[in-house]
Amino acid sequence: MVSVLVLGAAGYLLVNAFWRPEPPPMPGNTIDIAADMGGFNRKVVRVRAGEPVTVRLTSLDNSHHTDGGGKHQWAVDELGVDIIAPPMGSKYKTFTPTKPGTYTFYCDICCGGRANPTMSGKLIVVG
Ligand SMILES: [Cu+2]
Repeated sequence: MVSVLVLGAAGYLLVNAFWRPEPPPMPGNTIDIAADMGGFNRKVVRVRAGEPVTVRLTSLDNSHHTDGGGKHQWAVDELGVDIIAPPMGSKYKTFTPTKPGTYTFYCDICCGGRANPTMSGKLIVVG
C-alpha cells in the first residue's frame, strides 16, 4: 500500500517536471508540443483540413545548452509554418492547412538538425 503511494507520487513528480514551465490554456483548437534535446514529445500530430489550428511549441531546455542555446523549432515547409520556441518558453502559430496529406515537421536548430530522426515527426492533415 505504501509502495503504491510512493510510486504514484513519483509518477506525478515526473510528469510535473517534464511539463515545467507549463503553458497556460489557450482558446480554440490548440495542440501543445514540447521539445527538448531528446526530441519532440509527440511524433504524430493529426489535424483537419480547412480548420484553423494553433500549434504551441514549448522548449524544455534552458539557455545554457550549447547546442541551439535551448531553442527548438517546429517547422513544416509545405505549409509555411516555422515556430521557434525560446529557452524554457513557448511560441505559437495559428494556421489553416488546406490540403490533406502527410507532412514532415522538424527542428533544424539542435542535435544535427533535421537529419536527426528524433527531431522530426509527421503532421497528418485529414480531409
Ligand atoms: Cu530541437
